[in-house]
Amino acid sequence: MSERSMNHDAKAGKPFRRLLLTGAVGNLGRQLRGALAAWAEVVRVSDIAPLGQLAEHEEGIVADLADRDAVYRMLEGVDAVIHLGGISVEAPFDALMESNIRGLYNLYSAAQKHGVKRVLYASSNHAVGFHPVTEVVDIDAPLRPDCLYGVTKCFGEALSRYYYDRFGLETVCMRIGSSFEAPKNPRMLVTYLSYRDFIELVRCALFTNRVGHAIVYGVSDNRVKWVDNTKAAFLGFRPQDSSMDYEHLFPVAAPSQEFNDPTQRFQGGPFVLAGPMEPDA
Ligand code: NAI
Ligand code: 15L
Repeated sequence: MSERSMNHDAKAGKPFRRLLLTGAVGNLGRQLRGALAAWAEVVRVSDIAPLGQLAEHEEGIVADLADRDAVYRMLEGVDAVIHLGGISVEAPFDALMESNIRGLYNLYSAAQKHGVKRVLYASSNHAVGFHPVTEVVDIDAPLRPDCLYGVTKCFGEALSRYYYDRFGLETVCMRIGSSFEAPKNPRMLVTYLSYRDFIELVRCALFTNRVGHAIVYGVSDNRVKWVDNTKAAFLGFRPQDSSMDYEHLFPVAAPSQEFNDPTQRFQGGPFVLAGPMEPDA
């Protein structure tokens, strides 16, 4: 698949010449596109889904991440990548294999060959979702994926580590909590990352001078926290928002036997029972 459109009027003086945003028409991609306009002369936006209307500074590529040749072309002339593309929930293994494993390998392989300097990788809290809610995990906590989708995020963290150690290709793995307009349930009061804080996290990950291979949790300044970003302080990420503004949506209930429910006991919530899913018929 290849719909390609060059529609930019490059302006000098922006920090990056060309950024690549994958997953550009997804939930978070749509939030980020406005901010990227100020940071790069050209933003190459890509997705497997139709891209719709492009802004003046954008060029578009519709492609499947699993298509190695298309991904190789996609990385040409790119300074840095914000990689949000892929399946973002639990799914049958074969689908995850193509989008999140083969697709990620294609991306890193092409990035290295084209001399890309840095990748911002959208990892997930589900890489560590089988830690109990009675623990605070920092970036050195053992990986405990809570579903096959979480396993693919662990693969991404390991693959990016390898590409840094082998080739010096830098990555910031952003273990995003729950980034939506607003928390959708009581668990998300803890895992909530506002869109504004998500954009700030991306800004910090892009503009910190040296990041090596870094891991950082993407959560707002919520009252209850299951994660600790102390060891990622060099990124300078300071969330401005909090889920406190939404606590009224989920009135406090007394602790109950529900406590033994795995979806209550573990940080991953409902994801801990979501997999593995049967193959597509
Ligand atoms: P989303 O599902 O809305 O967007 C993902 C985009 O990737 C979609 O536009 C989809 O068309 C595209 N995509 C899927 N498979 C593809 C393929 N094979 N080739 C090319 N493009 C493909 O997800 P959202 O919320 O925007 O999340 C972005 C990233 O952040 C995802 O990688 C997700 O795993 C991660 N993340 C998001 C969280 C959140 O709360 N929004 C939490 C943790 C991680
Ligand atoms: C994720 O990794 C998903 O991409 C997102 O859709 C949310 O479900 C989020 O985690 C979460 O844990 O709430």
